[in-house]
Amino acid sequence: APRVFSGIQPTADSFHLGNYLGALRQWVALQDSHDAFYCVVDLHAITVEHDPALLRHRSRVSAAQLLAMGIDQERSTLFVQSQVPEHAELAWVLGCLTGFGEAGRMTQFKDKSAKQGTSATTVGLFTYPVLMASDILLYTPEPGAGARLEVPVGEDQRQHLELTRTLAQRFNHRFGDTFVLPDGYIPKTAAKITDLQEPTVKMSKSASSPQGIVDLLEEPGPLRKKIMRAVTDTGTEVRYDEAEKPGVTNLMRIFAALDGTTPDAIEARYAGSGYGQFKKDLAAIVVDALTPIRERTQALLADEDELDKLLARGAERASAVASRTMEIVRDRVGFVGRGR
Ligand code: AQP
Repeated sequence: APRVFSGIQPTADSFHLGNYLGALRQWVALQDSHDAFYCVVDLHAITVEHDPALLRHRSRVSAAQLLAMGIDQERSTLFVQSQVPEHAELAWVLGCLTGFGEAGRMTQFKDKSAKQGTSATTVGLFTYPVLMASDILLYTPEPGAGARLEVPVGEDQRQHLELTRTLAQRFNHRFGDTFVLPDGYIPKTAAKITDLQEPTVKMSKSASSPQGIVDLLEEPGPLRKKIMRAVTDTGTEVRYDEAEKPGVTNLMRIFAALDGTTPDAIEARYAGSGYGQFKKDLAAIVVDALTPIRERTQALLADEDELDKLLARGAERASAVASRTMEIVRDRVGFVGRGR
């Protein structure tokens, strides 16, 4: 089976519906067809100032939510990045293959550093894409016919994946064929979810207001209210029209994704019935979808030792692959081995 690697930052107290429908739900599906490595990337989370206790908590919540969604530690490998030190080690080697100007062209760095100002911008934020390249390439299958390494990515990570391919190619060229070039793709079923109050901008943990974002741990009561109060557009028709009806269109996307139906079918079902019934039904669908995730997350978090053990198992399996890759890398780069 082709390998797949994906990572997510533990930077909020809960994932939101955009993360789920745009990325994480595809992680669950990919387990059936891929040898999957899923990583809670806590090293990435310290590129900006953070609180240690909160980071630890958020890493556990993130992992618990992934397990609650259906990531299965028996079928895939779920782990916390900092438990596999090879991520930082390979990042050093790749950093030494990255041009300063090349890294400086990363638009995400330019945007984020402009927002933060130079004094708050860390070298870690600058080299973030190199660490991401390391995350992916550590899990390279052995190069050869049919070897595939796939990376589901959002639009904002495209440039970083391009850099990853460049670095893999550069390493292979200088030191011999070591890495399979990863292929990035946007999963077909990924839905872009927008803010419930500002339906023309994406739902986002940093930019959305509490009323605009649905987080996965939300209780049914407030959750229902939030859906009922979501901004809809003038008119009464439930019609899929991104330009004219961004609010209703966003709700239809959520509906379709969670109910396994299509916008056309939804239009037909609510023809002539107005927004009210549609929203009520949507609220019920969202509550039904999120309740088991919330309950399982809470159950997993209630036994921290057990959760940590489960994650340690993932780290062990990830380590087996990562340490093998690093052995080859160290040797090819010219480091003296420790011998046996
Ligand atoms: N609204 C969304 N619709 C679809 N997919 C989304 N993703 C995020 N928002 C949506 C996908 O979720 C993964 C993790 O993304 P993220 O950590 O960047 O989450 P965020 O809420 O988008 O974060 P912020 O607050 O906007 O900012 P930053 O980037 O500064 O942390 C990704 O696969 C993303 O595509």
